[in-house]
Amino acid sequence: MASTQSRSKKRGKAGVASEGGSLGFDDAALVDFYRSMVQIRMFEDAAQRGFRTGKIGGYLHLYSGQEAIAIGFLHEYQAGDRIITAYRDHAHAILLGASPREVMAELYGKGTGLVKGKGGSMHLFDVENGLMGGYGIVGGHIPLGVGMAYAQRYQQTEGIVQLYLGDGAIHNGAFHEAANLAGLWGRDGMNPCLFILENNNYGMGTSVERATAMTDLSAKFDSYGIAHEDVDGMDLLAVLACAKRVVAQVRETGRPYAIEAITYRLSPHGAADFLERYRTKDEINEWRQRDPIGLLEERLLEAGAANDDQLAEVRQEARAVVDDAVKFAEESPEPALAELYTDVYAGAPVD
Ligand SMILES: Cc1ncc(C[n+]2csc(CCOP(=O)(O)OP(=O)(O)O)c2C)c(N)n1
Ligand SMILES: [Mg+2]
Repeated sequence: MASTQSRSKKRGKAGVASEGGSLGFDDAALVDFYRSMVQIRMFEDAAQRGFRTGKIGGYLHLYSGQEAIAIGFLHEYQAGDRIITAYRDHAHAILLGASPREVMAELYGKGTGLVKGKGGSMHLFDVENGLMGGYGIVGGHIPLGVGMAYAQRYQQTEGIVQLYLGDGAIHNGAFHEAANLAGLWGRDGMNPCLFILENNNYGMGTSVERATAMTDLSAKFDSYGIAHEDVDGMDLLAVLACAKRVVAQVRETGRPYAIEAITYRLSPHGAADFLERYRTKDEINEWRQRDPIGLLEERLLEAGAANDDQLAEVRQEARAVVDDAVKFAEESPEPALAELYTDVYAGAPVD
């Protein structure tokens, strides 16, 4: 059987414009990007171990393979912006400023967690840092994100919304109604919403080809008058260059814009998904060659921004941060009984 990778129009690098010949950042910044990348990957690996050893309950979706997208776009985050995503949200929370400790503790359902153990993996929330969730209902967050973008302009702020969605979510009715309004309101500069469509080629076990007869996903935005472009979601430097330009444009114009970031999840759909009958080993291995961490490593070494020893040291430091987060989560107390009814309804009196 031919790998699905060769059948798709938008897999891998093909058809995706790459920007910027030079690396465009100083060595320290590049090494910091690498640090974020490996820290997120190690965090996800540790979360997976926690889930499979029964310490993390509920459900768990990892971001492994997609790191370059959140790192690249959140690099353009400004205070006041709103970020909203689905359930693959650990990286977003950490990149926006939550500590790995509180995010891991949240996955463990502990009282020290980011939302005091009440949200778990799929419902991270951090208003102070602009994270408006974390949602488990596929597509359910899209109307909320578009509404937040309207509110930004209605309240005359400079803020924008970064709205992350998956290739599966785009087929949900909620997407189409919300995108229609985004396009409409955007005509008057009232919808600074950046749609970041993370096309990782699958919605659970269903490939894009099996989910729609029109596989050029970003073209769906045409129906709503929303301009769009593709980016190679495995190439951090390409994402950074794209993000810098398009975030500024959305902020300036108040019009929505869409990015289709071509990527691949290197992990199963969810941490309990052992049997990946829907994709071949060949396909996974092919994508591993384009692992965003490996690609960045190559670029850094080639450009002389870091050497092997420095990168090994960064990995060691990242490992220590993640180990510390796990220890913190394991040793943290369960939520106090008195917290049972707090933060459940806004303003509800608690006896
Ligand atoms: C409304 C709704 N329908 C179905 C599900 C079950 N479900 C969970 S994840 C998922 C696939 C979504 O795929 P995609 O949007 O591509 O996101 P990815 O998991 O690839 O990040 C489905 C169908 C759900 N959570 N919500
Ligand atoms: Mg997907």
